[in-house]
Amino acid sequence: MKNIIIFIFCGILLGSLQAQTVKRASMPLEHGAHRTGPRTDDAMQKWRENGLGQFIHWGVYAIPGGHWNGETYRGAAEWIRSWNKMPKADYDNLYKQFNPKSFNAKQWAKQARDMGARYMIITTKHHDGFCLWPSRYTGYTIAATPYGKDIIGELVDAYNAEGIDVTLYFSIIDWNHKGYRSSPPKTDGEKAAYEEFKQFTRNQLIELLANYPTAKGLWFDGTWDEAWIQQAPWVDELETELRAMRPGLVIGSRFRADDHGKRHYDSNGDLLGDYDQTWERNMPGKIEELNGVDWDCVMTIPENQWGYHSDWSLTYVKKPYELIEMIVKAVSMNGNFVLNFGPDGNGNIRPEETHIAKEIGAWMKVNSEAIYGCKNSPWEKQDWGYYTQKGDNKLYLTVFNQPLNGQVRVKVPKCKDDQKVMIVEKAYFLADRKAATVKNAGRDKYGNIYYDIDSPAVKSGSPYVVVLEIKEVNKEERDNYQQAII
Ligand code: FHN
Repeated sequence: MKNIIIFIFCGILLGSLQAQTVKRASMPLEHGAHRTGPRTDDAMQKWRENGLGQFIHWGVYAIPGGHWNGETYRGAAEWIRSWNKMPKADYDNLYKQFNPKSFNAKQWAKQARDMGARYMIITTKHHDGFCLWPSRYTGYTIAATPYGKDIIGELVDAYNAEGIDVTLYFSIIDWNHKGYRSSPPKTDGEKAAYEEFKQFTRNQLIELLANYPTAKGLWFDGTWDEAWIQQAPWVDELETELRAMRPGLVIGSRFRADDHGKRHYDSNGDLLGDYDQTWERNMPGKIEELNGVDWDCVMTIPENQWGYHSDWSLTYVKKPYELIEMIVKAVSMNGNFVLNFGPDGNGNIRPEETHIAKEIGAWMKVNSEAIYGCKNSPWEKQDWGYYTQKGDNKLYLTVFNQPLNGQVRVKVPKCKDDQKVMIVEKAYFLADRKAATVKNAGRDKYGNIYYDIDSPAVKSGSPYVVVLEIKEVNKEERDNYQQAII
């Protein structure tokens, strides 16, 4: 019964996470968004240009790996403590066994770099409250395990050494803290305990920023409880304090609610935080669903497993091909794609994840120019795949659906200045820089011009990229440029 309730709850939660095109309003808010429109500073620009990230869910839940007493938990492995067949006391003592002998932060970081990740998000503390860093504010940390060393410190150093930025995931839900609760406190005793929990949360966040001065962001989770939502003024103040501590800090839309309990977008429809965090295991269909904001998509490889679950046969497991498509799709709509890994209790990244990381890495090695620093293109999406664009002049066509006739058709947008036309100066395949032949494919009744790019069927079955270098020129100059177009 309890399981059913958890599943229903997760369903409702995901439903409420799904962003909608936001309705605009205008009302005075004390704790609404503090900025309208995207951030323009360098730190945010760097975040935006990352394109691909890695998420790691790791904690004591990796020890049972989705099983207890010979039974299999079918929910998300990191939630196993909430399963009625998992005695809480047993779970809360698992840390005494946490001794990941195979853990090698440098190997994880190298694998992430080889995959093409430019940033990573690590669970410093998940809902169970277990801290992967030696927090001064609780005994329930890595310091109390046989392993003993600061895992967050090891990871930050190793990833930074590979040129990868680190963002710290932090769950507000903390099942281990006696003052934590989901519903608003009512009695004086409950209120005092909740105040203690708030102070504890603040202390831990300050501690994390102080301990890891290179961390670029905080990725909040577990902020949907009514008790937390009602703390909007206090959380707003805390966010200001954290941002003051670390100029450039990137914080998404999951941290705080507004004056009226609205999350992600305030009551005026403005984004709370620096980017929209509603796209969990989900992707927008088109850019219009995105309200013009920055966003990330965090994605699991199986359907809903973040932490280590030894049995991946229970759900569909995504293939490298579709994950690569998700990366390109996210960037084509101005988002970052973050792929989750759940190492086991010994610190091994499972072979299936390693395989996927390698496949993505092999693709990124050839094609990452179409990902890093790229954004949405005004060229109209066609069925063969996705456009991404760098600056005003470089267009990348990543082809996933190879047309049977070997012609990749593009619809050339009209220029704002009607004395100008858009021309293709250069066309080539990204993999080998060999020139691509561009052919005139006529016009439609609205005067839109089409070109076909000769693109022989690709034998490898791997999505490929065609680069178009484009330029707006005066109409009379067109022929000087377009002799190459047959
Ligand atoms: O409940 C968690 C879940 O375990 C996982 O950490 C994901 C990652 O985005 N966040 C929560 C559900 O939204």
